[in-house]
Amino acid sequence: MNFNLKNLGIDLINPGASTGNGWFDTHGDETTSYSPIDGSIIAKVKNATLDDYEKLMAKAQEAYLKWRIIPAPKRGEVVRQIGEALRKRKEELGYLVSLEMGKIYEEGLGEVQEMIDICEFAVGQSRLLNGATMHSERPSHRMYDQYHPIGILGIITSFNFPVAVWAWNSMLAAIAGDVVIWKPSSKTPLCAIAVQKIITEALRNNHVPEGVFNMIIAKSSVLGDNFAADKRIPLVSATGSTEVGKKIAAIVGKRLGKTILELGGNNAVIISEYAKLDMTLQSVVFGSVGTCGQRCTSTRRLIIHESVFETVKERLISAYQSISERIGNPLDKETLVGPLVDELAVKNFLYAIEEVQKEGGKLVFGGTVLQGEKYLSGNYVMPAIVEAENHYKMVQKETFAPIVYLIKYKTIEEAIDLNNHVPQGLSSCIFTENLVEAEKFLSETGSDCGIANVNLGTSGAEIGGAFGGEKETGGGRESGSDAWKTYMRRQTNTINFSGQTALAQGITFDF
Ligand code: UN1
Repeated sequence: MNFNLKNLGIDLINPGASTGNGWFDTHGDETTSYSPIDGSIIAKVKNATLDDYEKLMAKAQEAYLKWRIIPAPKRGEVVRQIGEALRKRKEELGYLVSLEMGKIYEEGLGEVQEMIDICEFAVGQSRLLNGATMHSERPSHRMYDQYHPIGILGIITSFNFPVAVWAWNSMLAAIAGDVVIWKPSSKTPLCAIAVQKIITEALRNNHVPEGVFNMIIAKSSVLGDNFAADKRIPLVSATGSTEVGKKIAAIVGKRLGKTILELGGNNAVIISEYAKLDMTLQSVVFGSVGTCGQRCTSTRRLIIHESVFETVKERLISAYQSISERIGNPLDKETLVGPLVDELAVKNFLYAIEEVQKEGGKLVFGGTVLQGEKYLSGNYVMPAIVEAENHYKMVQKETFAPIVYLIKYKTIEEAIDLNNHVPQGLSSCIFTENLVEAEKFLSETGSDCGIANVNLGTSGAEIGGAFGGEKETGGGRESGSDAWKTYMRRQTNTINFSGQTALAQGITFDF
């Protein structure tokens, strides 16, 4: 593929606010987007100011009044065409994701595929925004519930999935009749600009009111806490660290707004004595080093039965050894692991390695920054394997980098306990051929995570399921299953066609 930024509508300097249909001439200072691959400048963005935000908000408010009365299946048709547009630009957008964020091209393509998949899911869902009908306790009364649009959805996304998470949220919001204001990560603004450009034609062709799919790039000092505090936004969906999520939850909670939070994970794989090790190793390696350990679903802990501990450790080390040859430019076909996103991520990686060793952790592989001609920036690291104990401070934390901790267990109960003994609760899995163990893991006394798998890894969830987790992961659910309900307000309706008054609970109140 001949990649050219211009084909995606990206110039050297780009405006930082869009309604989907058009762009604002923003007047803030500049954000420069650097590629983690080699530190080079890709392009710049002129940030939005508060004034630009107000203009965008006015468009969103106006658009909502029109969008909410368009029948849901018609809104679904727009989403279908957005999906088509993404399908046509899959390679280019996947390439840009890789260039700006640093994940390998194959994973960049996978991310765009997630966008296409959620579009298709949302199209079907647009005819299925169903409520229930209930039997009334009163004669000649009918009772049902229905779902209405909620208004403006604020979407805050993280650098690691710079385009897919927007799609999970905004495609459901769109069929629900909501309008969105997207604030992408300042580390990946160009991906957001490209997405806005890709969807424009579908919006214009369908005369979608201007202001349904808004996007704004602004410094957090300009648009941060005030975005979460804005009462005109009834629902805020935020992806990011637990620390940031807690802050957003407090601000939105103070005004009794709603949130969908998708925060940190500390995902474990239990490797049982009954696991098929070949298959296990393959999943574990992808989960731990894929996306250079920068998925919220990345595998961070391996809870291994003592009888297979040494074998798993040796095999893992040898798998990492062969992967070590394939760390490099994420746009090269042979590469399996690209760079970390920036210098700060490298610092956090090194800090965790150092700290965990102070606590008694034993570094058995990697943990260094890579140097040499092949590594075009200081962001390439050798993924680390550390023997550790679950209670270590560093093990309890999510470090957004390729570090996997090996932990030993004796009984399945102990393994489940270790799985659950972290503040986060996103993804988890067990590798076992033993039905009893698998069922225990999935039972009410099993994994406490939002995602619990048997014989497949912690990362790479399909869009068809609800995505999110418990505890410090924030409790939100996005994407599939009935996550669409969060994007709508529920109303219970009772209709009396008896011609008489009848009170519930059999109360008489005659006068
Ligand atoms: C994230 O890391 O923020 O399950 C999202 C996965 C992907 C999404 C990850 N489908 O790994």
